[in-house]
Amino acid sequence: MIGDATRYPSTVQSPEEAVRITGGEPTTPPTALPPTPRSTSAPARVVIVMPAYNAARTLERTYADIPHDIVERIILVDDVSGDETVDIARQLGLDVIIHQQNRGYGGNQKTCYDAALEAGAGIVVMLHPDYQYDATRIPDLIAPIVDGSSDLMLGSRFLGDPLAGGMPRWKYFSNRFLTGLENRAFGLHLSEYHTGLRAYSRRLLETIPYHLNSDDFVFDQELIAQVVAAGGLGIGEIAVPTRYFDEASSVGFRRSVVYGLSTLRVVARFVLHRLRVRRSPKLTGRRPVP
Ligand SMILES: Nc1nc2c(ncn2[C@@H]2O[C@H](COP(=O)(O)OP(=O)(O)OP(=O)(O)O)[C@@H](O)[C@H]2O)c(=O)[nH]1
Ligand SMILES: [Mg+2]
Repeated sequence: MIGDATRYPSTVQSPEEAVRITGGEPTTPPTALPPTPRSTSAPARVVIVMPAYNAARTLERTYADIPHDIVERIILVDDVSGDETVDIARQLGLDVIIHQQNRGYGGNQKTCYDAALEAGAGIVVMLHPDYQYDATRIPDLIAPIVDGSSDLMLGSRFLGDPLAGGMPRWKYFSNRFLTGLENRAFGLHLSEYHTGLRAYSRRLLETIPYHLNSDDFVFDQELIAQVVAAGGLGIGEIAVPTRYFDEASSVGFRRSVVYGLSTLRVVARFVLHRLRVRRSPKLTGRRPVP
């Protein structure tokens, strides 16, 4: 199931592509961001964040695959798990942050990114702790951020064969439908938007107002819409294998329907914003750079 770099290619789309909209000119010009830092003498500080909820059965396996030689810190944010997630994370020596009450997947990620930036991360990798994503791919995932050609990298299951990896057919087709729609709206050519393995440059997280986003699963889609709206941030993807298995956490049908409808709303909001029909604070706001 775990592949090598030649079997799993990568592509990076330029910032120019990131602001192109199919069927019309963008109405919001790319924001003047400082240029992406190219190679610097000091290597970027890589911090892994894991938004965790009941991940006890898979955390050790996920941790074991992380390429520890290139990672400076691993932060796990626990969203009031009912199992031994926190104990296992501490045994593994992770930095553990515990929410006082359940805040949801998006709320969890807000804490993750705040903590990573505070820890001085140059690159932040978001990895689901349910062992569905191949952490050995992290060096290839972050390479375009390290060399300055990208700010957002996605580990895509759809550059491989998701059905062979056990993805349920209804998830496969809804993922493809939403991805096609998002590509048209955002003017991109990505193979999937719904992955749990992502990497961000520091300047992206400092630029994007992610605190305004939902605390639920649609957070991930809102963040990509913000990246496109901001302009000037490179987006790319590499292939990762698909892994569905019994112990993995997997969103059920009802929550998936809510997620799908919420994603449609993100797309609609983005299009209305771009057409200047209705401005969205989520797509215009900025976090102050510390
Ligand atoms: N904070 C928080 N995290 C959650 C919650 N549900 C799941 N998670 C975490 O978020 C990650 C993703 O959730 P999954 O249920 O695996 O959903 P998914 O990976 O997007 O969907 P699949 O591709 O079907 O697995 C998991 O690794 C969980 O640890 C939740 O209610 N709150
Ligand atoms: Mg999962």
